[in-house]
Amino acid sequence: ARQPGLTIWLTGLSASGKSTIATALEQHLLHNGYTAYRLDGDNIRFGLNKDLGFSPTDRVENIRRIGEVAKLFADSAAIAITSFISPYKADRDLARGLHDKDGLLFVEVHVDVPLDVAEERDPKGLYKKAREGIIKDFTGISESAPYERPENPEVYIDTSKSSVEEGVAKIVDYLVGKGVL
Ligand code: GGZ
Repeated sequence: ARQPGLTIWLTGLSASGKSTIATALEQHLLHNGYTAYRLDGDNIRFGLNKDLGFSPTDRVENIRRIGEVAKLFADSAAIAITSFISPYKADRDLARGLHDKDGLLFVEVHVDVPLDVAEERDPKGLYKKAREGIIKDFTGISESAPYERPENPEVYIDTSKSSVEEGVAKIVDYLVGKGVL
């Protein structure tokens, strides 16, 4: 089959498991001969977006740029996988609109987890620091940093109930059902 160009947009809280699923999904796609590329904090927030922090306006600009970059990857017939909290519905919709306009598929994946489970995982100790007030504007904890849940994501995964492999399979099944894989 011809390689499709599309964007798989993961959204969810810190420590929800976005990066883990994104990495496993990328591996799966690469092993099956697709060109997939993952955009995440490590290659975006330390490069293109190193001028941006976590204020509401910086997050809007972060997601705007990521939406544009993902669209360029999709336009090149690659599979872009983005892994950012992307907490605002309007910004995710903006990214979707960029893809729609150019006839490129956009698959929103809500990587959900109950807040208390994310807080218990706390792999980097960020939730603890947010509770102590050392980190301000922390998503899900601070009044100033809400997470707006997707209303109609193409794929929904609750990582407190399913394994990484099950999460990846859900996304792959969706893409197979759409005829893109
Ligand atoms: C949320 C923060 C914050 C604040 C630093 N709020 O779990 P992590 O560490 O590895 O992933 C989080 C990442 C969030 O960056 P994004 O670019 O995905 O955010 S957004 O889409 O909202 O622009 C977290 C870390 O950065 N981090 N400070 N205040 N997450």
